[in-house]
Amino acid sequence: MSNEFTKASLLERVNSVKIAEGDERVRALVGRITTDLFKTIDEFQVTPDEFWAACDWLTRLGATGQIGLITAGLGFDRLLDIMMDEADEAAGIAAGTPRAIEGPLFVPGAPQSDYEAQLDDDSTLRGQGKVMVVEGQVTDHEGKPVAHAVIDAWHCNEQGGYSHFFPGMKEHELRRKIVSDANGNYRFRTTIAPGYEIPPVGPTRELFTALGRHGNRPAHIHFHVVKPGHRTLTTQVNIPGDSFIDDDFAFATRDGLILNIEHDVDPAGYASLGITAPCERARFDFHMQKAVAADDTDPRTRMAKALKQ
Ligand code: MBD
Ligand code: FE
Repeated sequence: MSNEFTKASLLERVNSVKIAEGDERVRALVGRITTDLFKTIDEFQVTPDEFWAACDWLTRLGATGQIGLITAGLGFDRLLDIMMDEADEAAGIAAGTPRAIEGPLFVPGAPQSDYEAQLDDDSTLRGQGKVMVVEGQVTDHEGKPVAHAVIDAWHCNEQGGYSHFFPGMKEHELRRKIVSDANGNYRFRTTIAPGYEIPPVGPTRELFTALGRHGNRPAHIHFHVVKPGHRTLTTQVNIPGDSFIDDDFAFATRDGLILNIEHDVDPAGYASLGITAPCERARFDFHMQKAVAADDTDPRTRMAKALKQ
């Protein structure tokens, strides 16, 4: 066999060489991706300097923990949701609260309380923002209340920062698990915070600048809703009126997930959430679905589920 290759014979060799069966699916996927990249590099006459600069960018992307920003920003997270929606359609089980992407900023282990929680602590609110109550009911596929569902909520502060990732915030700040009551009801308090923006420097910003794109999300609140026997629901709600609501860098806004907010609501009844002045309020019900597949009720999501951690 000659060890001199053409572009085509090199690709053929890269994709066929083996000493064992390996994993059929991995071989097929890597073969396809390698073929596509060979083609891209050849067609665009990618230079060695461009290639190695891209490798350096990937190395820094991993080292800075920003891979999840790129998967969201290039539409992969939403693509996976669209494919799961399509599978639900095909199986005739597309119903309930729409799913929305988890994003890269979930942290497990938030403090848990019954019926209600205050997501912000008083330091979250630095003057500008308004306090908001979100309340509603968790129901099942028949519209019946789901008691003792765990709503794991995570939100950002008035700088768009999420605890664990943003300097100066407390552990689990703006992250709470709320257990619905016997009638499926829940409520929590947070603030009307702005949306997230990707870090001003770093590999994600470099790519977005080169693409001529912004890196903003409209204001939103994330949830997992977990209850044995029901499909774990990963979703978000949006705060209306945000200028990025139809221009989310992560493509995650969905119809049916935009809150209706009442203004200057009487604080009576909300003292246990530390509310004594008029506040904002929204009602949002979570409609869960019956578990169909074995891992539908898995409380783990995304990476932890994929890696069985
Ligand atoms: C976020 O807050 C977010 O929700 C997503 C999807 C990506 C980056 C930051
Ligand atoms: Fe977010």
